[in-house]
Amino acid sequence: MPDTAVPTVSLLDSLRAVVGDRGLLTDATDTAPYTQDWRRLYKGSTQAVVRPGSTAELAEVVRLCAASGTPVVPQGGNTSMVGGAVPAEDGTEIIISTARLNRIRDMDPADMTLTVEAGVTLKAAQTAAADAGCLLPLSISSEGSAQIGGVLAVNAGGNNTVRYGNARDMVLGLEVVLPDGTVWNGLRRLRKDNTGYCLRQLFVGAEGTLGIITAAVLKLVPQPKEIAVALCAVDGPEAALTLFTRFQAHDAASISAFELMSGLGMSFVLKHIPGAVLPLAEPAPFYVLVELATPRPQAGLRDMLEQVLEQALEDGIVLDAAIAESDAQRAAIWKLREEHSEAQKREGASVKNDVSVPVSKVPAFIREATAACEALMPGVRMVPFGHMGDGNIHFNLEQPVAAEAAWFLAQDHAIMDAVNAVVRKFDGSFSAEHGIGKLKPYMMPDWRGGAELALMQRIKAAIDPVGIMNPGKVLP
Ligand code: 2HG
Ligand code: ZN
Repeated sequence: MPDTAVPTVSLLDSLRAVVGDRGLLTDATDTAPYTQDWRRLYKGSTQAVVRPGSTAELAEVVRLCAASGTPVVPQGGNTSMVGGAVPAEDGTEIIISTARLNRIRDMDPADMTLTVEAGVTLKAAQTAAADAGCLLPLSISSEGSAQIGGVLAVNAGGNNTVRYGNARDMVLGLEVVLPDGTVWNGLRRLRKDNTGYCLRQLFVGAEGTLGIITAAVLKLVPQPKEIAVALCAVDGPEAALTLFTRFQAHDAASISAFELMSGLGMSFVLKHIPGAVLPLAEPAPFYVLVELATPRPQAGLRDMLEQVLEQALEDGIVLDAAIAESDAQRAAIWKLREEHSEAQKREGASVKNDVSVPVSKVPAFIREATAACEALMPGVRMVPFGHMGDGNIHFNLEQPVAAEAAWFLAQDHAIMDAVNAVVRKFDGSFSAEHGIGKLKPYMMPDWRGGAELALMQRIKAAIDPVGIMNPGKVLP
């Protein structure tokens, strides 16, 4: 760790000389939004937010910070669920925002690659791909604000992992500013390149602790020509699993999303999100959103969806279902799922467990973890939801109605430990897609200790020997 002090006036002057006045925010009112995370779990402090306008500027900023031993916190859309982009409270860290690195550098429909800078939002990258007749198959609830640099730094997962994998699986090349200010240009767009250690994958998922991603080459897929979406009412996760296996048996390759939601979680969405409407006659204990998609025109997906659902209704696996008949209806069904985080935030304080277990174990996990939490805290409200098709459940708990938010949040370690004990029983992961950030480094020795953590620490020491990159995140 560097021997840090609050950044000096002369460092700030040097930074201003590199990025200009509009690239440097020092006024507390201007920097405040960058110092707090989306969940409002952490409130840090900083002397400056630097907003470089090019990779060269960003590299020079890092070089100056390294030379003065000033730690830096890379920040994209600031949508981390684990405090991955907040600075320390003592004001010693400078925030480097990638927001102004927002150019689409290249779109090649023949190679099916998109080269974008780190500050391009995921939504803008999806649109650039779609304009060229391709699909960037990564979709997360925060895609309107999340930026590609952050999305890759945390190896985001999202709704389509069941079909296309995580962010990591879409990266062909990267440009990274290393902790001493060196620029590594690894922006290759090769499908085969077997030349030593795969460095780009070191930076994907490192959460900005090894360097700052400034641009990336993303691998695209053909755009779907037919999409079919349904919202199904089911009486529990077991029925949801049976439904999933039926779709898999029918045509596994067409499943692009299979999402689970609880009745309580859905009721929060209907209560707090304007325009949210349940397209079913009655509320249900659980819901499944299934999306099928194919690049083949007239592939009969709508019929296939209807056929599987009709049989499931007949067999009592599905209680009721609504199939989207237009793009607007499809968007309305997706909104019910995507607004889950926002609705939970409006309902009160929540403790999030972003965990994964083998898909086949999801129902047993939900049952046992629910029992453990209800025993620990009577009155707590369970809102499990998420990406059932890949085994990633957001096993969230909403504060008891009459409880104080602060009291509830103070129990977060006890709650997370109780849930993680069940996760461990099913050979799962304590962090499936949100990463480690500032919230979970303390869990690392228990889950990744021994050779694995030691190797991570040696990699960190080799690439960032002074320890200026996003201190206090990921590693304990
Ligand atoms: C989602 O799947 C996000 O919507 C957020 O990963 C999950 O709020 C959460 O816990
Ligand atoms: Zn998620």
